[in-house]
Amino acid sequence: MNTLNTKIDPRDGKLVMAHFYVAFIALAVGGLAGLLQTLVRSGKFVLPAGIGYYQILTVHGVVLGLVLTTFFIMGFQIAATSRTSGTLSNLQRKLGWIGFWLMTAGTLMAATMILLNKASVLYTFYAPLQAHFIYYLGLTLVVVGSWLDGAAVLGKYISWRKQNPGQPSPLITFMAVVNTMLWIVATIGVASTVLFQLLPWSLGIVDRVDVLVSRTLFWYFGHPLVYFWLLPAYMAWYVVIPKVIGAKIFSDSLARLSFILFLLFSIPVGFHHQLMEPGIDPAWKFLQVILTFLVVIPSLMTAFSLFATFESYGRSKGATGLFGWFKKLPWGDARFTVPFIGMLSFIPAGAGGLVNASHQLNQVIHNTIWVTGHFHLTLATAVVLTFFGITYWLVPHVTGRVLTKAMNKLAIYQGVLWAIGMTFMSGAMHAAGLLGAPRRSSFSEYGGAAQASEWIPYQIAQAVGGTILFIAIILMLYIFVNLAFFAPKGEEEFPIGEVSDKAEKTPMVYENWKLWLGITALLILFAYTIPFIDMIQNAPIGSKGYKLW
Ligand code: HAS
Ligand code: CU
Repeated sequence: MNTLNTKIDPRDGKLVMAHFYVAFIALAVGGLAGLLQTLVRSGKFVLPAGIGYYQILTVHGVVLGLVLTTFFIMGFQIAATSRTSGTLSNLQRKLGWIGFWLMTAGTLMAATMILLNKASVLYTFYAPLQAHFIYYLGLTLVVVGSWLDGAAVLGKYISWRKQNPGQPSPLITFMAVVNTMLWIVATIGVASTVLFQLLPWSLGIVDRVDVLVSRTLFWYFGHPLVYFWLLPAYMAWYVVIPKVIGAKIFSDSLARLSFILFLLFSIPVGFHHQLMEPGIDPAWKFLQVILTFLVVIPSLMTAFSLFATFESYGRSKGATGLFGWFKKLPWGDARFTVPFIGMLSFIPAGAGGLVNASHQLNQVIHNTIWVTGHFHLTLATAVVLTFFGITYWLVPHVTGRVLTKAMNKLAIYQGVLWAIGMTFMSGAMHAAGLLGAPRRSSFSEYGGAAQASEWIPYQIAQAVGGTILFIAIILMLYIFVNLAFFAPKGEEEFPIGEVSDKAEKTPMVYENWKLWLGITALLILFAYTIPFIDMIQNAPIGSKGYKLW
């Protein structure tokens, strides 16, 4: 039975748009916070009205890193599932709406506490910094809400499989399912530290918190979190981009294999964020570093597959020579060009990740602003520009409008401005990080220390980049509002690529979740059990809470 919808059912579309409204409000608020931060760090600007730097930094990280991403991804995955596996059932849609409202309520709770300056603990909310309990409760609701959204996607997938026995599920639905499972397994870590440690501690039920256990549970979640952000971008790169440029998907099997590898290897690698922490035996850090290098493989497979798609398309259009295909790509189409800028940025971004993961090099860059540079290339360029690229067709598809020529042109300017702004900002962050400039810190001259004065030109370059990025954000918001409310009525396609005839048949083993979740669990137990027992057996008395802002 073919359930492929060419157009998303309007009832599902409404649910998708609800998620997108929150995501783009988050972009506006978080973008402004980001601009203010770079200005403060340039040393030429002081925040008015007693607003704290760390308060703004928390707004920025929470609203962009956690809120924009989760809402956008949930909306997109629901859209992709509805388009390729058929309209959601009433129950599934209801789950989606309850999820949406829980997430929104949680966001408002956390945001209120940050604005009241009772939770300036940054987006990683490391203990022993202690926030108001409503902040933790709010973030918990965001996670629980996202599980319900995930349940809608899983429910649709299960009913599709029942109606189509023995057939591989539609590729992009399969990918959304992998990402949902990855998310559910990962969020168990953050839910555990919040429910069993941070909430009782912030409520005063217990006095002290075990910092190492809390951070370990956080990073058990924090690393797969970054792949939860990345995989929707990969969905667009594998499935949507080939259709946009008029090419075929290089291989369905290869795409599925790379997603399964992400499920297996994303989680047992959290120690690469804790390489400089005492209390974890170096042998276990070493093991998790090896697993980190394994999780690079599916990204390399993705790069290979994209090159193959681009090159075979270019050659089919008569391109010759090693790079002749490059000229044949549709540079005038924002749906392609903006995500392509994201792909390009992911090459240096990924290389930086390999530096981070190398234990010895990590000693040079850990806790410096190099890391901030790294995640502004990965998340804030590769992923976010792809999300913008998706917005350019998905929003008009759902609202029954079209991306006009003028908006398409503006969208390309937006992407190019982003690339320029980020080159300044992230480039300067990487450079200053190598000179030892710390991350997460407000402007300081460090008592006139000579080294600190070396950082200042880079901080000014970051402010220049931040300002250009802010202009790009305003353009993006303008385009979003246009596509949601004002663009001319019409039909915009939801592009879903077809697999090349040359590709091999997809084996059913990919749908064997018992196998994949089983291996995932084994790898997690292998990587974490003994170090965790060590931490608990040798636990210190724990730390009281601190409010350092
Ligand atoms: Fe990372 C820290 C290691 C990827 C995000 N990372 C962070 C933090 C964030 C983050 C937010 O090992 C900071 C957390 C905090 O607040 O403390 N990261 C890695 C590694 C990878 C990696 C090994 N990170 C990401 C992605 C992120 C992200 C993706 C978000 C979306 N990261 C680390 C480590 C730290 C870290 C340490 C801790 C640092 C510390 O000490 O605190 C890898 O997954 C990267 C693999 C990627 C590649 C690139 C493949 C290229 C592709 C593009 C192809 C392009 C084409 C177009 C085809 C190997 C797929 C080209 C066309 C032409 C014509 C040229
Ligand atoms: Cu990581």
